[in-house]
This record gives sequence, C-alpha cells and structure tokens, in this order.
Amino acid sequence: MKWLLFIILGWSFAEATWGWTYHYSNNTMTWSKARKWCQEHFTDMVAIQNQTENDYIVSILPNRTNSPYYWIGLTKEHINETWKWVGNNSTWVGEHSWAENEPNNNHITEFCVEIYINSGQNRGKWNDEKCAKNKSPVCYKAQCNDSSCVKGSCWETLNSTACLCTDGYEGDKCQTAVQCPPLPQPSNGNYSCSKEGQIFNSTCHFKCHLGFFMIGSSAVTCAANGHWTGPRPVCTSYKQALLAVAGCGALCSFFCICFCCIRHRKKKKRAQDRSVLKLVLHREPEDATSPPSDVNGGTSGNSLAP
Ligand SMILES: [Ca+2]
Repeated sequence: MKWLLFIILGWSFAEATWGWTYHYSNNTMTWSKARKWCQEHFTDMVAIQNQTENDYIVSILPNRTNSPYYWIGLTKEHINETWKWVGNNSTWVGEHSWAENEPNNNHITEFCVEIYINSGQNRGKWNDEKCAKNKSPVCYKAQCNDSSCVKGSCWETLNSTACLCTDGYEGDKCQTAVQCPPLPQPSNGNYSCSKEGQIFNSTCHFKCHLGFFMIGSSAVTCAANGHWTGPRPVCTSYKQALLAVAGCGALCSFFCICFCCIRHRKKKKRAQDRSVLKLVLHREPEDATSPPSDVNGGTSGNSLAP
C-alpha cells in the first residue's frame, strides 16, 4: 500500500516523510479568505522561519508574469504591533527579507504581507499590502501531530522534524524517562520505590529493621537531571546510638572539667594580683611623709661646708 501511494503521489509523498510540505492556489483571494482556504485544505498559511525556507518556497512557486504575488502568513492588526507569523507565532523577519523601501505602510492599513515571485531584483522579497487585495495563498502542511512526541513538543522546519523534550525525558520521541543511578540497599534496612526502574519522578521510601532507627530523610526522589534529591539515609542501632551519646557525654564532661580548672586558676591569679596592687598603693603615701634616711645624712653633711 505504501509503495502504491509512493508511485501515485510521486515526490510529494517522499517529501512528506521529512517535514513541512508547501502548497499554493492559482486562484486569488483576500488575505483572510486565503488563510481560511489554507486551514481547510492543509494546516495554515505558510510560516517562514529562515532564509533557507524562504528560498525553497520561492523555488517551488510558479513565476507568473501577470500576477507574481502570493499571500504569506505574516501579519499584524495594528501599526505599532510586531509582525507575527500566524502558523507558529514566530516573529522572524530576517535582515534582507523586505523589498526595497518596504514595509512602507503606503495605504496606512498595510497589515498583510505578500511575497514577490518574479524574475526581477525583488524576487523572493516581501511587501506589506492591504489585506483586502486579491492574491494567491501559500500554505503549509505540518507532519507533526499529537503522537509525534510522547513527552515534548514537535518542532518542524524544511526537511526536518524534531522533538523538544520536556524536563525529565529523552529519546528521539521523548519517550524515555531520565534514569537515576541505582540505589543500593541500606545496611539494616530496605526501601521501595513508587515506579519501577528508579526513573524521573520515582520516589523511594526507606525503612529500618527492628532495633534500628533512621538518620536522614526517609524518602528521595529521582529529579529531572538524573540525580536523587538527597543522600540515602542511614539505619543505626539504638545500642550504638546510646554508646555514642555516652561517649560524647564523657568527652563533654572532661572538657568541661578542664575548662573549669583553667578558669579557676585564672581567677585565683587575678585575685592575687589585685591584693599585691592594693598593698603597694596603701604603702606609698606613708613613705612620702618620712624623708629618706640618706637625705638626713646629707643635711648633716652641709655643716662641713665653709
Ligand atoms: Ca508596502
């Protein structure tokens, strides 16, 4: 059946296996009717995302000497708005897309865009135009559908489709959840997980055996980056914990005694120093009222002077 379709449809079937296909009408119509025609027969009016796509569209559209103008899906509703593609809400316009001196909004309300398919220098260039004018529509048909990407959005361009995966998923169709490293069983305990395979969003709950208690969080979850949200908890026996507490208590007591002894010695030394200082201060005034013995001796020496 597939090969029969291939023979009947020829190159268009082969092209459909890659990405967007492009279509047009030889009839002319207003921009609104052109878009409606595209939506009825294909996906929407053509959205151009880069210069390569623009060049390709120019290459497949007939060069009609009497009417070389085609509506494309670029529009806006107000003069101050940004140009936007109706097919995918993109705002790409490129650096050399517009024809010379365009867009000029010549008729004040030129809010729709046409592409020139002629043989002059403006071939493939764009012009803003009144939406009520009659031109031929250019449409695209998307290959992406709801089942193209399991956990992501389908991105499509000329000859290419790709799935942009949401966080936590990978694969060409975003069909595989990110896997976290396997969790080893904890000593003296066990765990169970909410999903098989320890994958993204899987939560594992830990339990300790009888006589043991848990240190750490009792549950960890596989995050979108492929890492667990926390370390694995540890199961410790009550006996070990009591010994640890007792050991810690003894150690604390030892340090406390040492600290008290040092403090007591320092306090005692400070008290001794204060006593010595007081003694010195009390003795100094008494000594000042009594002349030293060698001064008296000096007075007696004066009698020897002539
Ligand atoms: Ca114009």
